[in-house]
Amino acid sequence: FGTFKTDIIFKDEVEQVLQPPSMYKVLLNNDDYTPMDFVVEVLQKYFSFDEERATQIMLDVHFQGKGVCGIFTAEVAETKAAQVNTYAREHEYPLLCTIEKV
Ligand code: TYC
Repeated sequence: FGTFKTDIIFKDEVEQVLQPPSMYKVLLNNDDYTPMDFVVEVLQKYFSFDEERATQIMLDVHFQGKGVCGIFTAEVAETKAAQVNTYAREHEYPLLCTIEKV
C-alpha cells in the first residue's frame, strides 16, 4: 500500500544510472596551413577511415570550415581530440580538433 520514501529515492537512483552517457562530436577545423595529405593521414590514423573516406572528410572540412570525424562518449572524444592536437603540434601544423556536445 502506498509509496515509501525509500522507493522514490531508489527509482531516482535507478533512472540516473540507466541514462545513456552524453555524446560528443569530434570536429576538425579548417586552416590555411595544414597540408591536405596530413589531414587525410590523421583521419586514417586516429579515426580508422579508409583513404577514400578520409579524403572526402578532409575536403568537406576544407570547403565547409568544419567537419565531424565521429561521435563518442566524453572520455573517448577528449582523448581523440588531444591526440590529434598533440600530433599536429609535433609536426608544427595548426590543425585544430575540437569537441562539441551532441
Ligand atoms: N585548408 C588546408 C589546405 O588547403 C587543408 C585542410 C583541410 C586543413 C582540413 C585543415 O582540418 C583541415 N592545405
